[in-house]
Amino acid sequence: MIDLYSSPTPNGRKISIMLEELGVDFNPILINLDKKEQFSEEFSKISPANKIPVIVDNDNNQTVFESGAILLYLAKKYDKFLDKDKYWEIIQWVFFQMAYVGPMLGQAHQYLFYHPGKSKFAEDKTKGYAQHIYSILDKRLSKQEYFSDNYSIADISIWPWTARYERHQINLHDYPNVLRWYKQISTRPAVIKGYNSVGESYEIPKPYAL
Ligand SMILES: N[C@@H](CCC(=O)N[C@@H](CS)C(=O)NCC(=O)O)C(=O)O
Repeated sequence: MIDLYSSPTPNGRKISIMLEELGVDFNPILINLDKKEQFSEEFSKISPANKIPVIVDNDNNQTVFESGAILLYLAKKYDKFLDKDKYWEIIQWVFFQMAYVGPMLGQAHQYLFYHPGKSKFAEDKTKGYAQHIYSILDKRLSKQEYFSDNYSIADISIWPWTARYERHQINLHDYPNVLRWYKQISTRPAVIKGYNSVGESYEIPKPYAL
């Protein structure tokens, strides 16, 4: 049994969606970020940066933090969503997500959604990053159905961030290839289930609402 410490956020949802896709039985443990539970002494032992998600695989007593590392761990363990002949193609998109999509869209949420009006510079800058990211995603998806030939951990890592398009002030209709991909993935039963596996989903339109 795998314990998943998580919250209903883009980084957390990557892992609950992956586990639902794999059909793996897991134990969801909500870390309530509003209540600062990520800073508890207990959680600090498995999450050095005090962030979700984290998994503990009780089969072999393995703890993994960082969502990209967790996706890799699960893909390797269950031999799914990381085609061997496309390994590096998939990995580069996962790293692109980890290094650019998540951090920049996360900052955009801070300036555009949670604390608007504090810094015009930061709002313009992060809105520009969001548009740049979506133009890259759209270009890639104009050539193929998914980020690699088949649905993979690249799609699973990127999709939960695009589900928050409103918070980073992106109109998905401006990016028709992302919109097509977004809607397609939104209908996957594991995505719908995994979106709400850990904690309450209270703030976001249903992923298949567009
Ligand atoms: N690079 C990390 C980022 C994790 C992250 O930023 N998690 C957020 C929620 S999406 C968090 O735990 N925030 C709590 C905090 O920063 O105090 C990953 O991909 O796992």
